[in-house]
Amino acid sequence: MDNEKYERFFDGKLKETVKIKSSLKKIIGDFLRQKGFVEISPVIISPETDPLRHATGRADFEYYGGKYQLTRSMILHKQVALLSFDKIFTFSPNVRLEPIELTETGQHLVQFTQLDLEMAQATREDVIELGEELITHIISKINEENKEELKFFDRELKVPDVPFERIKYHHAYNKFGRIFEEVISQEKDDPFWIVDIPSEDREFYDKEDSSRPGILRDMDMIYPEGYGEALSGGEREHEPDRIRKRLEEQGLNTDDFKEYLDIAERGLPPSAGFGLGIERLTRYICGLDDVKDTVLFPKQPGNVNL
Ligand code: ASN
Repeated sequence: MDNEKYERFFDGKLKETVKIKSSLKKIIGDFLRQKGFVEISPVIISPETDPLRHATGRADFEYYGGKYQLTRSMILHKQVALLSFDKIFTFSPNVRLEPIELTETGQHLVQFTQLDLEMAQATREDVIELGEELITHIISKINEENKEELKFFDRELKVPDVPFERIKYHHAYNKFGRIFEEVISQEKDDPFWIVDIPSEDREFYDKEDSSRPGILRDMDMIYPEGYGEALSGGEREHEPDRIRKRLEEQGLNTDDFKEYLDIAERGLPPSAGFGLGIERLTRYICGLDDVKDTVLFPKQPGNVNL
């Protein structure tokens, strides 16, 4: 083992970062419980998981003639969990076998933790409002409770003004091309939203706007100062015919979502929610270059790490 790998466990900076991450999870959990959310256990393996549009390798294994996949996101389970509860959240470990090219982004890990939440009968407006409240609450609390750690990182965080600015996807794309998120993130001092995301860019479960075909009832929140994506979510397709149509449009096999579709057939509630990367949030709060420096045991794209 090289020295650097061993030394990192004693690194004061890593220790302060992990302490901040621990505080963040407490702040988020307290905030959501106080709003009536129930924390559910993460699903690590399942025969059905998020297919993801972007090129991500699958982590599958056979088990007694069946096949399990490692969770890429808990979206399908979140919708189903709403049969038991109206508001749920979880800190969900996601495994996405990202390509080696993503090592340098500072934003990708093969295993990361997602705060995943979902609310029955909610609209995009509801989750936008919740996202703004959550981020401003986190920053105020961290400023109050983690003064020492922030001083260590020489980091000053301004509590952002609400509502956050909303930028339409097409507008941003036409102005800056594919890298619009990066460019605008660098320009801004406060988080902002990207809305009106086209359906070919996103997953089958993201609800299409019935009055604007091809546009989703979706949103991304982007951090300022070049820190990139904070969270992603929106309203969901919940009617079985719509789910089938969207799966087929995306060239996906409905057999791969059999149990989920069977449940949708019996009735899933309309809902909205989002997923927020805990390592990316920690990176933003501490002002770090790379998400790998927020985890004791980071799994970097293209590497096999302890
Ligand atoms: N968790 C995200 C959501 O709620 C989905 C994802 O991570 N792909 O929309």
